[in-house]
Amino acid sequence: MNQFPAGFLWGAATAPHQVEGGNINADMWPGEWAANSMFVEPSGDACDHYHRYPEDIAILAGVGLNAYRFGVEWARIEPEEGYFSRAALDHYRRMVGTCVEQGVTPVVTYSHFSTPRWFAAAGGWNNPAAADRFARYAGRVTEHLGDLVPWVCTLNEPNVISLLAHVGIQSAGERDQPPEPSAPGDGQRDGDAGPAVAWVSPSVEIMAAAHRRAVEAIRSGPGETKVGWTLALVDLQAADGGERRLMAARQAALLDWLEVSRDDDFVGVQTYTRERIGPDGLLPVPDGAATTQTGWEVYPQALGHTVRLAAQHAQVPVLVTENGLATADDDARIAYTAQALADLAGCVADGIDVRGYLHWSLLDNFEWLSGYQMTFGLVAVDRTTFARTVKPSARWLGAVARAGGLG
Ligand code: GCO
Repeated sequence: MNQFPAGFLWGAATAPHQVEGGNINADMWPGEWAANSMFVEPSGDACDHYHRYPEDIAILAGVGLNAYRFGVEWARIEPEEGYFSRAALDHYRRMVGTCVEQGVTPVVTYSHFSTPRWFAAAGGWNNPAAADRFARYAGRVTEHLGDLVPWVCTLNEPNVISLLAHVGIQSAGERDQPPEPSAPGDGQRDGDAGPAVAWVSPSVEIMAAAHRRAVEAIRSGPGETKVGWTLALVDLQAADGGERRLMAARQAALLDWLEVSRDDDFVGVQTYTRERIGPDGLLPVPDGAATTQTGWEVYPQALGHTVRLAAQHAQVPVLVTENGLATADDDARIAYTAQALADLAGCVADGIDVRGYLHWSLLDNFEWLSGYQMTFGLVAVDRTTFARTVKPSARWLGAVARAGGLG
């Protein structure tokens, strides 16, 4: 018996800067090459996904998955303010078309952390023009691709800096952010770490305005697109005496953001682990607990918990847009994912409207400041030849997808 609804999206996710390679107009690029860079290594050619996407989409479809979340790169599409590259837009239209030909539903992210250099240099998300700039870009992309794209994620994890500011945690994407949120209007990073990077704003108002304006632009374009944003939903838990701190942190870093999704078609849930909060703040990973390459506790139960939280507070359908772990042990990846999916099936059984599960990540890729040492992929990528090797976890997840659940 199927544990998941008909039409459930089973897939994997990537982000353009992490896999495409040669993303030289992105704000991150100069910082990666700066003296004393905060990045352990530059992104360089990444996985050369910009050219090898047909092979990657064929691998995804071949193992039995039916959905692919990927991003279109703003820095390529609008390399100078107001100049839209027809060639870049055509590239992404071919990519979406390849998905459709292979029976793969495209889930397209419009902004996954990287932004054009001009945008970052002009103050990024803290410039009052950011919402209009993002909406103009979103409208242009939708005009070009919207008829073929049923699911759009506007912004990826706009709440990461808020998690850092209000919770102080170093988890999910935020461990890859600079240590302090930048002051409004200050797109510049400290010292010689490199030029401006437009890290998202910690302000829910600023990011929500950009999202809302983009949603309007997308809805007025072609296609029957479902639109939402994706949030970093760390499973925050109170340890003894930490209840008050937990409540405040959860409100500011998670619930305020989830409430923005109430006017959307879905909310994208991105969950990797839990963090425990005691009376004096964050607690270390419990003694003896298994950890991943990123130092996070192996805690697959986090997904079920945060899907329930998201459904309750956003009150819209849930799409799991990221879940996974960085490990060299592919059996551990399967075990983690099996538990996460069992808990997700429990959410469905309890009546929560879950539309899909997109594993992070399709490929071993550029994990921001941590570079290529972190292996989140269902598929390995040779760093010299770019040769792909399908891991057993990819075949396992594809078989689960074909069976409609864990059986
Ligand atoms: C993020 C992202 C991904 C990360 C993933 C693992 O949250 O940072 O959406 O780009 O690679 O979460 O850290």
